[in-house]
Amino acid sequence: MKVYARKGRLIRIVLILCIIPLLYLLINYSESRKNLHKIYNGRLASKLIKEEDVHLLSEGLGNYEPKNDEHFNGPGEGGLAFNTEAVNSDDSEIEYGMNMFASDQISLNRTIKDTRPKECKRWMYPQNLPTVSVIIVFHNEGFSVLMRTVHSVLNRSPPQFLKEILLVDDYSDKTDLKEKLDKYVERFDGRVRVIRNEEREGLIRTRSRGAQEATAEVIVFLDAHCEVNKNWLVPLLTPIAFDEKTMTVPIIDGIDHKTFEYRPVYGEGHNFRGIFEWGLLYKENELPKREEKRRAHSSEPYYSPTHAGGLFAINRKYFLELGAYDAGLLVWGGENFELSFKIWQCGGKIMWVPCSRVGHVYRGFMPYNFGKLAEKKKGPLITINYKRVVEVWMDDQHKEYFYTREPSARYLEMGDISDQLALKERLGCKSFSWFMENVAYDVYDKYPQLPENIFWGELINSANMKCFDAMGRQPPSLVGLQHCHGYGNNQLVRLNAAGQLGIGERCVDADSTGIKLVYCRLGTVDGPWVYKTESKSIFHRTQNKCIAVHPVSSSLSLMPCDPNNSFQQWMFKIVKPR
Ligand code: UD2
Ligand code: MN
Repeated sequence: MKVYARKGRLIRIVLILCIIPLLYLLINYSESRKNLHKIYNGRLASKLIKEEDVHLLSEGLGNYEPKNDEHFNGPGEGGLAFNTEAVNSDDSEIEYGMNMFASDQISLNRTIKDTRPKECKRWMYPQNLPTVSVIIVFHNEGFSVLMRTVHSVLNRSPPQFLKEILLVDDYSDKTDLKEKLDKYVERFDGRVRVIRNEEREGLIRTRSRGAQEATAEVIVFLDAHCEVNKNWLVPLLTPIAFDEKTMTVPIIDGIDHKTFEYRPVYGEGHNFRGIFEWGLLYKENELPKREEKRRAHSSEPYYSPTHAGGLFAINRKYFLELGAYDAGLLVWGGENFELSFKIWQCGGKIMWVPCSRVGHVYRGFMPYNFGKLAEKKKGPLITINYKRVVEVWMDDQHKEYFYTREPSARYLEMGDISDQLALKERLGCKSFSWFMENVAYDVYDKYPQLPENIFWGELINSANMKCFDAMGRQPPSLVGLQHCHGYGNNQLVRLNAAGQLGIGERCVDADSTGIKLVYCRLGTVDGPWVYKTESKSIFHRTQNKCIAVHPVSSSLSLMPCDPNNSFQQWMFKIVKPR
């Protein structure tokens, strides 16, 4: 009896031990199903689901299936390169900065590669998302490239969110473009609207105008030569639906300007974010550990200090509350920093979204000029824009780094910034130091604080009165000696307190082949150079030699120092904008 009773208890214990986990699994399973639906239907957080649950994502919000995405086997299908041997790029590359012959042969509805990380197919997104106006500003763009942008947006965006596409023509002067466009958009029954500037405004003001004219809750800006990828829109809208002060940025893939090949920008699993060096050149940096760790999944949106400029989504009202772009910025450049600093410092956020991919044609060169807008301006427009941004958003310490890196900017006329300062005051924005410590903390690793310049300007040789010149070449390359032109740029040389000799963002170094332009070692600001005022020589500390000009060939090299040789004597002459 006793034995049986014990046996019975044992069986009961074993049964209970088995049933409890089973019950637990069952309850959990149905709970997770319920949660799936709860999240899916409401405005709750987007969620990464299990591989086997992917089928639960109903049409659309996880993996919106593109319309018209048939494979025609035509040129460029699947995002492949247009056969360049058959390419007659004629003069279009000069006119448009890209091969219009190739573009004209490729379907406006062509398929492209799905370049999203694999995980992206498992994200669930809310169904209630804000509506969107896609704003595309353009100046003299090629028709088929512009239209492929429009078609890709129409084909690959869930129609319930896409309210309109707004094409803002920044005073294009190609007449056939105007007629062709007006005729073509009729087929879209008002979903695609064209508005036109009365005069050339530049892309920055034209975008602000687009934002004014848009009618949806969220505006998405695209350049006029893009192709959006699979399910690009929903992942961009989701963070904005949760927090209206979040601006979202897709990952920008490359489309080749000659062959229109669509290429992923980074390898799977690699995340980058936007930063800057102290001359305000835009850079991208692998996601720092601190930000990587903040998230559970590599394909989740992440914080970024800034963005490349062209492609992003933002709540329209919020963008206008921020004053849109500073209307004092001219034509092109720097507006990405203005908006980024403003957003972060005044209580918003910028997130890059790995599951949203958009291709962009990087042109070989800029095919347009800045027109009347550039007249009467002294100095480069882009640097004038940078100066405005720096003067409004940076504090004294960081302003100094900018002027150290771009010393002639001190003399630029940037116009009135009092409205911008008032806006900053009104919105109660935080300091630039706060931004550097809390958001852009990875900038210093690559671009440390800059020591002051001891000397800067044109570096003129006393014997032949010619100037040091970076020659517009990519490093590593030889530094040349040219007629002094007085505009700075490639002839603007800086020697800082730590012995670094720089031209623009590059550094000067010496080896047996001569005096060279090299990439500055990331994370360092020092160098081997000393300017000796008495002998006017540029002395290399470790090699114990001086920079000399060859009397016949004018080439530069290191020679044993000779204080009486005028081919080794140099003067720095400050360059002011003109
Ligand atoms: C990048 C950005 C671009 C912009 C620019 C700096 C990306 C992919 N591109 O240069 O969007 O932020 O940096 O300002 O991030 N356009 C006009 N009026 C003009 C000049 C240009 O409407 O006076 C249009 C142009 O047709 C194009 C857009 O503005 O649709 C951007 O110009 P871009 O493509 O020449 O600039 P990009 O890509 O070199
Ligand atoms: Mn562009």
